[in-house]
Amino acid sequence: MALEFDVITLLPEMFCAITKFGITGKANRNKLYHLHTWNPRNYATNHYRTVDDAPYGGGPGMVMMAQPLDQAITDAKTRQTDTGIKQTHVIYLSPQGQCLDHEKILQLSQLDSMILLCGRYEGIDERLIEEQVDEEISLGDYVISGGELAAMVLIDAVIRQLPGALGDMQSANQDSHVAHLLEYPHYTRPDNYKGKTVPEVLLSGNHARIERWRQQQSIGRTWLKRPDLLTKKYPAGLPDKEKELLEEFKQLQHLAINQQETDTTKGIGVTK
Ligand code: 4GY
Repeated sequence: MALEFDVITLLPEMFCAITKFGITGKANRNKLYHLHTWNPRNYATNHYRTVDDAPYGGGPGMVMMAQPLDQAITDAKTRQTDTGIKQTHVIYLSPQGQCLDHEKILQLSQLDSMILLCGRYEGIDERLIEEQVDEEISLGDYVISGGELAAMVLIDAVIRQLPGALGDMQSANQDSHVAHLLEYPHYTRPDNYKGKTVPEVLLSGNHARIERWRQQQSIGRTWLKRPDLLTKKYPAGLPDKEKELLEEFKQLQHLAINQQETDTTKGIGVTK
């Protein structure tokens, strides 16, 4: 059964960005997931269809009113239940939530459905959050103008985990082993671009050597750029195989730096 996303948003058109384009567009056409939007504007009761009001206590900006959101969420829940979904899960995208990471994406990709609540303005009436929200999730420690982009990031990352969404690219990167490390560097033609060549191993046709080099680059770059990820993946230290690859990477790094110094003093590759 397809994964069901129900999104509560004042700007439903924004979601075309994922439903119409790229990997997520194709997954949508292949019915790997369904995305329904619910506009709180359609649940507003007054003549002007107001969904926001001034904050109690004063201060700048406007606050999203509880009632239109409450009814939109209730209708979304009813739709999901009618689709045969046993449990609903309402997620509010906000900087106050737990930060989204790979583990969280894997966990969410196991659900049958979710309801994503997108805030605008200064935020949402706290009573609605207390009543209806099961979980708050954040993209990171910064503020964006609304929850829509955050919801789309979450949906995109979850869809990539669905069987069939990535086609033949699926296997390698989905390997849990690889998923916690940074990607190895990629190259395509030409083999010489502005004097910069492609690593010889990639042209060798030796798949075992290529595989080993890529794994080494993944570990090495993670050590260089995101050592925190290595500690998270291997709290007790690197296994023997990985340790060997990393030590060799460090030595190759030194050689490369020394070679660069030699080139510079000899005026190789120096343009004045
Ligand atoms: N950071 N992670 C984020 C965000 C916008 C006003 C409350 C974030 O997820 N969402 O900055 N959201 C605000 C906009 C209402 C959410």
